Amino acid sequence: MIKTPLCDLLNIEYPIIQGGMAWVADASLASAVANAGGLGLISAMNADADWLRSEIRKARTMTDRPFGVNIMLMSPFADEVAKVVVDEGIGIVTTGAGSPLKYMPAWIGAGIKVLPVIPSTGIARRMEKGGACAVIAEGGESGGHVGELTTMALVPQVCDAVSIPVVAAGGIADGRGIAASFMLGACGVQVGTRFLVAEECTIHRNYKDKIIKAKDISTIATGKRLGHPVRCLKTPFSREFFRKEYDPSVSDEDLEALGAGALRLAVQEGDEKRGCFMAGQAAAMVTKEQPVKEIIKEMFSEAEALLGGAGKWVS
Ligand code: TUI
Repeated sequence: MIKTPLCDLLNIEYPIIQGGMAWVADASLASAVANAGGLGLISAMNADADWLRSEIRKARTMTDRPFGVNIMLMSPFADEVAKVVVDEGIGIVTTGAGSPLKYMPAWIGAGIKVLPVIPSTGIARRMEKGGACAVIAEGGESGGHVGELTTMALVPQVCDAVSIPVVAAGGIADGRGIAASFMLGACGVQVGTRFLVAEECTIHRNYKDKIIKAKDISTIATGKRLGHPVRCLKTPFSREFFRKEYDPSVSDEDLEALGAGALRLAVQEGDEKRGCFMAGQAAAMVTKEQPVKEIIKEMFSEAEALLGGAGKWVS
């Protein structure tokens, strides 16, 4: 059995956190992951307080286990959703795409455990000082908003930089990734792309099919010019975005406008032309649709077999 300090910290059976994927991580996916013994997350994405409140209440009808909320700090509604998690008695918050420091005193005061997703050692140290109970070190292999460093280089450096638990993220989609993460010093993993094809994941059929068909070189990181690169599948949308990014006659405003709403089009409409299908580099390792329970069980039995009793977390 694999048990790590993350299991005790978050009151979960398996040391796995489901990525807080915008438009994807809803009550259905979060409650399925919670029921399977991992940490499920609802993504507050760019939604307002009312949407988040109702999604939290919906998830509570679908599971008795703890689940968390991911707050995307670039959201125009970040201030209001930051209050909702307190009012609704959420116990665990993860954050992405920015610094959560201004919200942390209120969250910690309300007894919320805060796990910021971080792309560098400097930010990891700032989060530890700010009272984070753990950090999620996410390498650029991940989907969505990505940092510069790879998981392989980032995770051990973050482990050396902080004394709180470190969760590895980016490029992890099977037991090999879990076993490797432990060897790098992490005590848990965050997985996004593999959960895109979970049966309980409510995204459009086209999105799941594209993930299942993806190859190693099927993703691209666009938007570097705007300061927040996003990894997604190569599609007509992302190729056009990439081209325009290197065209000096296209303004930053026009580029931002091109990206607006594109993730929703992918998730809800399965729009193959205009959709932005965010996905990590591990997409090629994701080959079939499965129930969440099966995904988690399969990943951890593979990790256990590989570790063969080695490492401090296996018993
Ligand atoms: O946040 C993510 N992944 C995301 S957010 C997202 S929504 C989006 N949609 C369209 C365009 C852009 C985003 C999709 N995927 N991952 C976690 C992550 N956080 N990656 C990088 C960071 C990060 C960056 C800066 C965390 C902290 C940070 O701090 C800055 C500072 O100054 O402290």
